[in-house]
This record gives sequence, C-alpha cells and structure tokens, in this order.
Amino acid sequence: MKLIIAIVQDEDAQRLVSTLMEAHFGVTKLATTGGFLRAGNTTLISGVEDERLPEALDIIERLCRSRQQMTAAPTSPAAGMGGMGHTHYPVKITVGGATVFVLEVSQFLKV
Ligand code: 2BA
Repeated sequence: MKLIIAIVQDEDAQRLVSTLMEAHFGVTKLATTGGFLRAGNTTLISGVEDERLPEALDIIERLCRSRQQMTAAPTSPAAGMGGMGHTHYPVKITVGGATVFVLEVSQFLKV
C-alpha cells in the first residue's frame, strides 16, 4: 500500500475529493498553508493499494491545473538597507497543479 500526500490549490480541492471518492478512494482533506505564499492550500492524504496508484495519480493530474499568480515576494532582511527590514516587489509565479509525495505504508490499521 502507498500513502499519497497531495498539496493542491483550494480551487481544485472539492472537485478532486469528489472524483477520488466516486472512484472509491479513501481521502482525508486538510486545510494547510503554503510556506512561500503564506496562503491557504489543501493537502489530501489517501491510502491506496499499489495496483491502483497510477489511477489515483492520473485523477490528481487531470483535475489540478497550474495557474499563474502575482505575489509580492519579500527579499531577505539582509538585502534591505543595512539589513533594516524587507523590501517587497511583485513577481509572477506558477502555482500547482499539485505537489505530490508517494510514501510506502508499512502498516494500515483500523482499530
Ligand atoms: P507555497 O510554499 O505557498 O508555494 C506556492 C508557489 O510559490 C510554488 O508552487 C512555487 O511556484 C512558488 N515558490 C515556492 N517557493 C518559491 C521560492 N523560494 N521562490 C520562488 N517561487 C517559489 P508549487 O511548487 O506548486 O507549490 C505549491 C505548494 O506545495 C507550496 O505552497 C507548498 O505548500 C507545497 N510544497 C511545494 N514543495 C514542497 C515541498 N518540497 N515540501 C513540502 N511542501 C511543498
């Protein structure tokens, strides 16, 4: 068995959960915050049988679109005047589709 941890955009999360559930995957949805943008995103965890891993990854890939987004990126404090505070400047970044980790599960218990 594998554990999928998928970090997705909030806009894609509900449809992705519904589609995974319709395909009979178990899913848990967590409200999370990205370290860079400090904005909300969604983390899904799903335990899947090895033979169904490609199917689950295919659903995630199909439903999670990448988007371009403007953000005010902070420079490091050291880059400011004499290290005094941050400077913010707008940068265009591409967010998503999904950041996915696949882990080996050593045990799956429901007690
Ligand atoms: P955030 O950390 O808020 O990052 C949002 C997007 O900002 C990233 O999209 C990337 O396009 C950009 N970005 C991140 N760090 C950057 C940097 N130092 N300089 C310039 N641009 C940067 P994604 O790569 O698609 O990541 C989406 C979300 O997935 C991330 O939100 C974070 O919550 C998670 N994530 C990404 N890589 C991760 C990792 N190695 N471990 C844990 N979580 C990760």
